[in-house]
Amino acid sequence: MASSTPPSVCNAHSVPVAEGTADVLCVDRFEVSVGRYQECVSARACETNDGTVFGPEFEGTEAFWERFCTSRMGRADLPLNCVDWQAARRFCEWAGGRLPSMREWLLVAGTSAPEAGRANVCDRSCRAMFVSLGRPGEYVDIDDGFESISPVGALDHGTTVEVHDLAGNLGEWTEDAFEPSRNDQRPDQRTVLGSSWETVSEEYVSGTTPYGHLAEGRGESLGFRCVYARRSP
Ligand SMILES: [Ca+2]
Ligand SMILES: [Ca+2]
Repeated sequence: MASSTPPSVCNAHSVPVAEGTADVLCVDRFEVSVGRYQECVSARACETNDGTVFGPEFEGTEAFWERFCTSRMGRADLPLNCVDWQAARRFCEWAGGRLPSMREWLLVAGTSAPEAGRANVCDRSCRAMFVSLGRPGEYVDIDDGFESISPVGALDHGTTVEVHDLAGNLGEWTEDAFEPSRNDQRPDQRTVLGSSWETVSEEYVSGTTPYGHLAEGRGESLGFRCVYARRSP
């Protein structure tokens, strides 16, 4: 018997966030992990992640920051960082989806705002870790349990939230261009949302303030997740 409900476009990694509306949208529960990305590499659809950072902000300090590139750490359950926008896009395409738009990301975040201490930001242990590396800095005066990047889904969000670490852990690429001013000479910048394990200001913990990042840049605080969408008939 025919059903009027469109078949779900969710896969095993994702959950629905807007079913019942004109668009059916599913979103990855977790930031894309090293292990999941490796499946795409094994399928020869993604390039190997070499665990390097790139961008003007790293000039001369690459070696320091690359210690935090998760593909170097030998753990499949860490979220992939040090990944540029095109590589993130390619993965999502291979997975049958795409990067979220800014609007979609914020739609999901609206239903899963973190409680205090439930997002992995630069907490006391993070500060202590940076002190031990000779780089003391600002921090958020809480304990979240992780001095740097946490495995996907590691924070206890309680039972009502199905989408983890939108805020915190890694900032996340979106599909959208970031254009605060019109200037064709500017390099391609894409909009990033989400705070990260390095966020030091409570003001930014929710991660809903967009910022621009060089599309070809790769950073230790930046990863991604995918959405899967199809317009209903
Ligand atoms: Ca932390
Ligand atoms: Ca995140």
